[in-house]
This record gives sequence, C-alpha cells and structure tokens, in this order.
Amino acid sequence: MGGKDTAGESVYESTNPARPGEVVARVGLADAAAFAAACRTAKEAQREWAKVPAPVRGRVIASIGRLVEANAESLARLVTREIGKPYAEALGEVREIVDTCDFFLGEGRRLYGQTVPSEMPDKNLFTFRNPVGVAAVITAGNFPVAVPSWYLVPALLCGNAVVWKPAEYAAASAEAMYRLFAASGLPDGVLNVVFADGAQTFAGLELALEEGSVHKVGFTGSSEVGRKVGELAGRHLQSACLELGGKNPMVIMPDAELDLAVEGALFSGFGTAGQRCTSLGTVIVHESVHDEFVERFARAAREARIGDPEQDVLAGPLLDQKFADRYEEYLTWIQPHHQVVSGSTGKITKDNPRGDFDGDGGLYYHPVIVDGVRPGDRLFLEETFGPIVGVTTFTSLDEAVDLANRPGYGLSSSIYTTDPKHAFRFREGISAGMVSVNNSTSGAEAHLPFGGNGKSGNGSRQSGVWVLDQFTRWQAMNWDFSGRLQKAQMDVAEI
Ligand code: UN1
Repeated sequence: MGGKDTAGESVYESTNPARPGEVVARVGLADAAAFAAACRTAKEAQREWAKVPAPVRGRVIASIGRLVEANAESLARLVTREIGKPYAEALGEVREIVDTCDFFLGEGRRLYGQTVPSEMPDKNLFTFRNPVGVAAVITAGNFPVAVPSWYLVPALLCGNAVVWKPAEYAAASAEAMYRLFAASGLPDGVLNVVFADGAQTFAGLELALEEGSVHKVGFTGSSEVGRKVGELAGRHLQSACLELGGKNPMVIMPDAELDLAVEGALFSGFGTAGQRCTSLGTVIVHESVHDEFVERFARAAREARIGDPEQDVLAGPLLDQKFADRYEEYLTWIQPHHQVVSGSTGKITKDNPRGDFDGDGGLYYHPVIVDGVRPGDRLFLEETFGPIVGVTTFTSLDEAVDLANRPGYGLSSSIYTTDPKHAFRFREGISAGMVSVNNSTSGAEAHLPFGGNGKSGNGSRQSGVWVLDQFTRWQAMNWDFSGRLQKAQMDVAEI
C-alpha cells in the first residue's frame, strides 16, 4: 500500500491480514539512490568488521541469538499480527533464528582453511576463506524473520556487511528483528535495513553493483523475479544466491501408511495457508490407493481449522491483499476446468462460511483439493502460493518420478512408503534439492542444506556449513621456502 506522507516521502502501510483495516506499521520507502548509499555505507563499515577475529564475530552472533530468544514471544506475536501466521508456527520461526545463531556462533572458531601438499619440496600450500564484501539481501515476507536470518547470520559471521531489503508487507517484523540484531554490538553500518519497492530496489542494486559496492546478492522470492535478480548480478560478474518457488510433489506408494500420508499432505498443502516455498503442490498417488486417499484427504481438509492465527489453527489468512488477488485468479481459472473434491472454495465470508466461522473480514480461504490434474494443466505446472493441492495418479515408480519432475522446479519433495528401496530410488530420480520420506514437503531443519534446482534456484544452498561458500571466497596461498625459484608444472619433484 503506497502513499505520500506530509514530508513527500513515499510511505507503505503494512496491515493485519486477519483484520485488513488495521495498520501494523508505516515505513518510508527509499529510492534507488538511498539504496545505493546504504551499500556504500556497508562497504565502508565492512573493512573494519572483516578485521574483527572470526571467533569474536561468533560472540556477536551468540549475543544476537540470546537477544532473539529473550524476545521470542513478542517477536512471534508481531509476526502473527502482521502476516497472519499461526502463533505456534511464528514461535517456531523465531526459534529458527536462534538455531541458526547457535550453529554459526561456533563456526566463528571453525572457519577452517586447509593445508594442501605441494608438488615441490620446501613449499607449502594453504587455503583461506575471505569474506565476499557486501551482501545485498532481498527477502519475502512469508518467513519474515527466519529466512532473512539464514542470510544475515552467516554473512555477518563471515565478516561481510549486509544491506537487507525485507518485504514491505512484513515491515514491522523486519524492523523488530533488525533492532534485536543491532542491539548485539554489531558496529554501525555493518547491518543496514532499507525498505523500497521492487523497481527502486532493482535500480538501486544496479547502481551499487556498477559502483562495486555489492559483491553478493541473496534473494528469496518468486522464480520470475529471481531470474531478473540473477541476470542483474551476473551482468556485473557477481553471483546470486537464489531461493525461489516450488511446485513440490508428494508421491504416495501403495504400501504407504495412508493416515500418515493424509496428515502430511494436510500440513504440507494447507499449513501456512500453502504459502511456503516448500508447500505441497501436487499429490501423485498410486492408482490402487487413489480413491481411499482422496476421500480421507478431502475429509481432513473439510474438517481442518482455518481461522484466527492467535488460536490453535492449521492456517490463518493469506499474507496480504496482493497474494489474495493472485490466488483468486487461480481459483477463477480452476472452477470450469477441474473437479474440486474438498467442498467450498474461495474466500471465507458470511455468505461462504466455514462452519460457524465467517472470516471476520480477513483474507481467509477454504482449502481446495482438485482431483484429476494432468501434466499439461496450469495447476500441475505453476506455483499457486495458496491453499490449493492438485491430485494425480501413477502406476509405476518411474512414472511417479517423471510426473514429480515435470513442472521443472526442484525445491522440495516427499514420498510416503514403507519400503526403503522405493525411498532411495525416488531420491535418486527426483531433481529436488530436498527429499522427505514419510514427512511433509515443508519444515526443513535449520542446519541441513536448503535450496533447489531448475526454476527453484541456481543450485545455491543455504544453511549449515554449505552456506559458507556463499559468503566467503576461497583464497589460495603458496609459500616457497626453498630459497630458489621453483616453477610449478616445470620443476616437479622426481623420484
Ligand atoms: C520459504 O518458504 O521460503 O522448510 C522457506 C520450510 C521452512 C522454510 C520455508 N523452514 O518449510
């Protein structure tokens, strides 16, 4: 929601999706020049930050973790109010920041390089991890604090400065998290937060890349925008860490425990109102258990609690009006094409209630299951970022793997089976970066590599030790103490 305040600055109002009229935060939006200026500030501050010994930077990360932990409930409450994420999930999201800090505080004492044998006598080879410089980090608002922490924490630990551009519709959560990070003892200018719309962010990023004050771009968001971010970074010979969309499949084998699979499909598809990049897109169920599965899944969807995110519900409202608009467009499109097996569709209102819940005027939607989806269908191919799950059938595991890979994304995936050989064959064949066995497509743990292939990303991985390769660059050093010029490839020692 853009606007102008009295000083002429562009202002964004973030609202509560459970009560759309309620403003949660007003933030000024920066223009391209201000974005680039923040990158220059970061570049200046980074030089000194890089000189702070990594174990000491680790102590700052420890202090961020403690501050976030001490404020976990208030931060989670704010996340719930601003984006409608159920409180238990919001608390889990805040917990994920703490987990990330716990992991990386120790990494400050382990930012290992290597010693490497030389092909010549009296010569030693070494490798060192150097910080990249300034990381520009652009994040979505469906995980307004945990996912940003996956960039910010390792980037800072590795000795980089950061300019963070959060989603405007999650501005209050981002601002609160920024304040906790800033209170940890980080020197001024090392972490900067800038709110800006998409066009100004792009223009600002381009300026900063041209000036040489951004050396890494981190982006979590749609595949469409991610492609543009990757192109922009690439044109300036800088790399981007891209965490994009997903059309995550769940394969259900005939030997699966069906109740477990139903529970997994319900949580993956409709938890967080289907608004995770790891949310379930399509269930690919063996034809022999299709009818049984669909009946149980549809019943579970009809009975699922959707409502006030401060209560114990499976899902609250959609994140923001612009997501609701896009989701409605999908709903309009599927009606004439498909068989909805889950009952009511669309927004929950007085005229289209869910039991005795009339939606309270919020952006609440009925969960939708569409049966009989085929590989050419839009619903089979595109990420919807809302509570719709398609169902299709297969007869052999090879066919299931082929169907699972067909949309061209490759983020998360899941198989329900009691036979280990099915699980391992699926793992081998699936192009996704993440595979769950008898578990939800969503809900990755904070210390495993997170990321995707194809339309889900450029192969970069976040989290755990793997993300260190995003925020450091290897430097090779050789030291010759032979007292003469030994030429590599020419003076190789003979036996
Ligand atoms: C996202 O939606 O961008 O694995 C990330 C999960 C969460 C992260 C989702 N921990 O579902």
